[in-house]
Amino acid sequence: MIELHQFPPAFGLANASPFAIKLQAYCRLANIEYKNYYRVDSHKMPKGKLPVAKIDNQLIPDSGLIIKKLEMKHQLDKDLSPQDHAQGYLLQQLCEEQLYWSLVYSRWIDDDFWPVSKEEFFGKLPAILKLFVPNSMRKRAIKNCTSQGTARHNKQEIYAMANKSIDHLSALLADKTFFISNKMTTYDCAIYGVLTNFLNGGIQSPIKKHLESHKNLVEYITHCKNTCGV
Ligand SMILES: N[C@@H](CCC(=O)N[C@@H](CS)C(=O)NCC(=O)O)C(=O)O
Repeated sequence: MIELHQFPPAFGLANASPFAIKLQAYCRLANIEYKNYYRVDSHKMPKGKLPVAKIDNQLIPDSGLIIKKLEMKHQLDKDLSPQDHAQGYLLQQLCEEQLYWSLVYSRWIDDDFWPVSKEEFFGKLPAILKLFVPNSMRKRAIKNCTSQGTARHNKQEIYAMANKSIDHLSALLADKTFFISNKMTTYDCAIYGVLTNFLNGGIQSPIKKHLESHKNLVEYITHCKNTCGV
């Protein structure tokens, strides 16, 4: 049994973090027994982020490194060719290194949606903590998103860039069930983690609306959910 430490679930999703969804989806597909632990103190974790897994009593940070370790034994992607891996890797990078940050922007920075996120993430906090925790977390998100680069663009530019990636993902998926092979791969776990957060993540952002206009991506998200159960 492994332990998955992550932020608490939100918006009716298994988790509001694409990386935690990816990890849970992977464990389900690979038949790995796991238990979820919810915490908010990511700064106390080895790399300051969540999720983190405890495997054989050792804390391992970073969903990618955790899956890399688990894959050595479970080999979900064993039938993929080098080209499949290359394509999957590039799609995963697009989702986790570009689209993810527009998700962060829409939830934490865009004034249109911050009130919704604030209520969802912090609504149940004691009144005294509500006075400063949400704003200090928001400041941190703004700092991270600005250092990464996304928040240096204006709102229209950020959503236009994300929507262009959504168009490309839809074109690449075409009428396939999954992106890389006829089975759900580790790469699909990552892509699904990000896309389901846009579609089902409680924010009526321009990216969600754009995603909804791509029937194949909406069906893809449903297929992934039905396949992994997360
Ligand atoms: N590369 C990491 C990224 C994890 C990550 O960015 N986690 C975010 C939540 S989605 C986090 O912990 N943010 C807290 C912070 O930056 O303070 C992974 O794959 O696990």
